[in-house]
Amino acid sequence: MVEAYASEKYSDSDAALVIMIRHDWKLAEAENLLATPFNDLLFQAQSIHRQHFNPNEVQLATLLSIKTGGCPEDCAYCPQSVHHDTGVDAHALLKVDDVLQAARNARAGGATRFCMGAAWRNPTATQVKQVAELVEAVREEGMETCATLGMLTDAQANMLADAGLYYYNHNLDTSPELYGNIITTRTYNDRIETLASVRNAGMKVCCGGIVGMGETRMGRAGLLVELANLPDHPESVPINMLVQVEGTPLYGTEELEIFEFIRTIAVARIMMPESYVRLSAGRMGMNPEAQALCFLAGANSIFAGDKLLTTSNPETNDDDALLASLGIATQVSVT
Ligand code: SAM
Ligand code: DTB
Ligand code: SF4
Repeated sequence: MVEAYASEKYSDSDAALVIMIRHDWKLAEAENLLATPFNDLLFQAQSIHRQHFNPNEVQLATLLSIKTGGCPEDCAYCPQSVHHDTGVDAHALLKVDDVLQAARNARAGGATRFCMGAAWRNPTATQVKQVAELVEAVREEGMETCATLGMLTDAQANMLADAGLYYYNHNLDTSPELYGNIITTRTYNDRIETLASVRNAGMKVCCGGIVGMGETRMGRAGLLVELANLPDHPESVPINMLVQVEGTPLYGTEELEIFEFIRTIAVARIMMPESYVRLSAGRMGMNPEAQALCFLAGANSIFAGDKLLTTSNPETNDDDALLASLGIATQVSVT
């Protein structure tokens, strides 16, 4: 069960809508859900959402790029890959004081989760030690910590868990069939192995993917099935809309229709009823109405603050205005 609302139910008790936690989803089932008439799909997703969460509350998470650019991986979507010429402002690992200042600002802005991202294929032993120190410092500020540092060994995952790292983000990003078209420098199985190391170390898992990379509905279904059939559902499932960055191979990809994105959120909610589904990258390209439909579809977490890792995110004032218009409150810290 997921943290704060595990024991509370917000729906009427329509038994037909009670969905079991399943790990045996078939591709055809996910495809059928994605193809459901939009109103029926949103009704189903919202009904399930209400059984597990307060429908008028979202969680705010903030991101900080603690090490930017120069990454040896060749992820076709990513502005931080050394293989793509994107003009990103690269920098080495930030110092503790700079990270602490960013964490304090995030907390002052209402965020409960502080996620530190590093453009690494995998950290070295020294880098894990350095990040462990950052984690301890941010925890002392009273924030939930999350990190995304690339692949981890069991020992590295244990060291981060011992430092008090609460969540580890490691996305599957796309379906296994499409993975080789998007990334050639690691395999799907590499990702699965790191997720297992994170779980075994006792950390919570944040794992999702990117849509709008030119995939078909079957591709999106394939990603959702992989996520929902992990041994445990990730506690957080970020659904990113591709942010097209000039210089990356995916720049110029045909834009995904927004309703397909909203459908993906709804199906993630249905297949992983107890997970926080995060409306992640790509909100700059979404109007308030589209974001409201994402919340109706079951998204209950967003990244707050005007920057993601290297690209823009909506201004805090705009997010505050949107949430106020919708009567959505932000969740208070659970740790
Ligand atoms: N290097 C680590 C890794 O790949 O796991 C951590 C940082 S990486 C930037 C974290 C995630 O950001 C990726 O898994 C991907 O889902 C997301 N991401 C990167 N570039 C993106 C883009 N242009 N649009 C949407 N999401 C993106
Ligand atoms: C996730 O799924 N999305 C975030 C976070 N986890 C690390 C990252 C989005 C990055 C978007 C591109 C950029 O700003 O560089
Ligand atoms: Fe490196 Fe992560 Fe970007 Fe891939 S997504 S290039 S691993 S920073």
